[in-house]
Amino acid sequence: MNVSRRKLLLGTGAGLAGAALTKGVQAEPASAGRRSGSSATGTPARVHTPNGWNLPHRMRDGVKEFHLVAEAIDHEFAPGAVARCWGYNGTTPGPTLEAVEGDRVRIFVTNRLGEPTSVHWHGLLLPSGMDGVGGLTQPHIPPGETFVYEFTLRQHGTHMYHPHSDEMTQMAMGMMGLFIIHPKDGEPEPIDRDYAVLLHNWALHPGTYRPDPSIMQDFDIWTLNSKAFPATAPLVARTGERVRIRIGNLSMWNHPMHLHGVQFHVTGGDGGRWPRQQWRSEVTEIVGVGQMRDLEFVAVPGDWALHCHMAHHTMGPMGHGIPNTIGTDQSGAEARIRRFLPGFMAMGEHGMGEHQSHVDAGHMPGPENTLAMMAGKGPFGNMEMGGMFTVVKVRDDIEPGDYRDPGDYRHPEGTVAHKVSSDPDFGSPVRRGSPADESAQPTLEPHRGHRHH
Ligand SMILES: [Cu+2]
Repeated sequence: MNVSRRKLLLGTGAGLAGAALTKGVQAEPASAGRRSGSSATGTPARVHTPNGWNLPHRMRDGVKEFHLVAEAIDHEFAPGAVARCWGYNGTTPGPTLEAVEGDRVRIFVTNRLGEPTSVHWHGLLLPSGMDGVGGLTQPHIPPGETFVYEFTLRQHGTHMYHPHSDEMTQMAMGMMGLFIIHPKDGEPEPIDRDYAVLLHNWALHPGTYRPDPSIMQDFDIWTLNSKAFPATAPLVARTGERVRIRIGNLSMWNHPMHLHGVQFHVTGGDGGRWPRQQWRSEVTEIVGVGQMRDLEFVAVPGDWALHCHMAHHTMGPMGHGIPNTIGTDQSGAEARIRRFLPGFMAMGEHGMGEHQSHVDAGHMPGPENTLAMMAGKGPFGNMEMGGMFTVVKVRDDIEPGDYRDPGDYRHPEGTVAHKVSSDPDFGSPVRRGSPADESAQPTLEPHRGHRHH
């Protein structure tokens, strides 16, 4: 089914003209006053921060006032892993700040940490003294004190904020947030769903309760808005809606973010929103450390994975540098080791997928306060994912502004991959060479596994 036909189906009347047709979805009334997409009045779409929230402001003398509080918080990455982190106003990431190009903003920052801090407005054009680099452009904010930043927003796009004071530690502990500025003249393509996600990595060693800032590469928790799958909220949309996913990266790795089901346009980055001629079509976009990217697409129905394509970044905590057991018969060793380690379970002979079922069955009680390497249940079984993974859930009947999880996708009949045979010799596939048969029982004699052809 193509997009225009879906839009037709969604149209509210038979007399829709072409122009109205393409706007059919967003022209519907913003249901029940919930957060909605662009309206006819030109009100900017309100950014939705999955698993997070947007900081309310108050107007004083024509200035938008925000108040950030840097503080220690208790944070749950996913059920089973909690930590004493640092964040803003009770959460990591801190609340999303949202404003409109041309706004004058005044941002109070209260430091409730035990050490000095500062806030750098990442990507914003502002006077040097408002840039938040402790020691360089301002004194560090001592514990207990409140500083104020004030500037006029002279740009629009996806931006971020984070400390520039003991930056390595404070960011590793979770201090960061998104700063979204809407264009004052509206979007070239009105946006119906505007999501904002911040990528991060954490070293929460199993059995401990504080992220370890000394880790450079071997992080064990990979997060979208500080949540690891399956605790990451789905990104919900209605068929035909124009969706933007803004992604910022304040982690220690670059993340090739991959979306299934559509070719999205990359419509903006660190330099703000890009002119339309610079938009490009992709299915994976690297969001480098310190970068932002805006991805836009028209939603098509289904459950579509959105994840980092570094395979280890869609895993929970796992051991590295362990012996490779794939293809190794461990059954004899298992019995012997069990004499010394009751409950020991040999694993990994045929791959790692069995890990999730062992954990789910309670056969592998891990150390305290850590996540399983693989998790997530789908309608067809274990998803064997973790970390930087979520699902874009698109349905025909989602109300505008409704962000609730609609549950599993109901595939139209005949559109799901399915079994046609239980015989490994089924069909006559063309196969080259003589690949070792992984399903054969391993043996010390190489190549005993029979060849099919
Ligand atoms: Cu990644």
